[in-house]
Amino acid sequence: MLTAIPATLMRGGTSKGLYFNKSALPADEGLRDRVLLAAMGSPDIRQIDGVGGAHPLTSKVAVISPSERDDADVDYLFLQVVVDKSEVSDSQNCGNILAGVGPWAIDHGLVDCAGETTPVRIHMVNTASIAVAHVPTPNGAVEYEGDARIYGVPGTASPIPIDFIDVAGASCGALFPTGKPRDTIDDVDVTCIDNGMPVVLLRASDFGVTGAESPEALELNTNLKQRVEAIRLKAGPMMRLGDVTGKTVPKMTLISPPAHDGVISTRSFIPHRVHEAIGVLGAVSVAAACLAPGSVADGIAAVKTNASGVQRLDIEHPSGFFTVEIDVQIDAGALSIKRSALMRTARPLMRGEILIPSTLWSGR
Ligand code: NQM
Repeated sequence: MLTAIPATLMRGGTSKGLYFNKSALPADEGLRDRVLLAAMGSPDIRQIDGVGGAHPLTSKVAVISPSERDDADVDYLFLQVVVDKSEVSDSQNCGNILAGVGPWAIDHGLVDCAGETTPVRIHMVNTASIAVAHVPTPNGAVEYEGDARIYGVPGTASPIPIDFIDVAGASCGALFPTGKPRDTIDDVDVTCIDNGMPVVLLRASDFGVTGAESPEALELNTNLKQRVEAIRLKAGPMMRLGDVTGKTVPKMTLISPPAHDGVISTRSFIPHRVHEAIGVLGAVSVAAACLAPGSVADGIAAVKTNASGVQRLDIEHPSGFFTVEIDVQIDAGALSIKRSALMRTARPLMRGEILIPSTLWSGR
């Protein structure tokens, strides 16, 4: 016997995953995680017995429910289903999967349409912070088709602008969790930052690479991967994340001078595979680091530091650019973030039921 659980397979930004109503999943978290592992087909590098795409970017889950917060319409819990291990992690947020949450909530009657565009206030449960997604609803329903392009996704779709107000320090308690814009770990200068995603910025040149390498080439560079992981394990406790051995944060981003018209070039370990682009909140954190006097990006990023106000930063990544709009305040050389904003697209790919072996419940 298979147990049928309602779910939507959806692309959110440059990621893909299953979107669930929280009430459709088991309330017991251990059982819920076993259901999600079975849904995705983990642990298995091919995820052949599930709908996961055999990569962290396509093995993701959104759990959505009405919010009890006065300042939010829905709660969104992000879960990373590890491809090759029996692990489901809530240790990070995901701004790409976030892009599908507003449209999904409207499609499923959790939020009513409010004219041409419907603002959906989303409580991101992983970090207890708020995002507002502006979902196009021109004819009383979500319009998914449109002219917007994002790098990493072929074709066009309807634009979903997303605002973040309170994400600085959301995971680590402070924008610069170590108290400084620059630290040294294993004799390498690093910037530990959390503007929505805990990220460690590292200069590519400190590792003997240019920062223009493909994700595949970087993943084959065993020595580089070992050095980056050793720094990550030390950065975790310094960033108030505790032991990060089994966690998907912090992300490790190699930076180098822009190769095109952007402000900085990036290659992001998330944290073991290398991103084909860059995570949404990862890009928001890198953008903040670019504007921080004294960070490792200072002198590499083609930006004006020490300037308060709104700036649009094109962050270069392996498949193009990620544009972040960021409103900052600089007081006596110290950076604070007032607002960050960006644009994503999303598309439901399949609606229906995911079928889970009942042996998972009976234990047989
Ligand atoms: O940083 C990948 C993604 C992400 C996360 C990762 C993300 C974000 O591209 O907000 O979107 O870094 O794990 O989906």
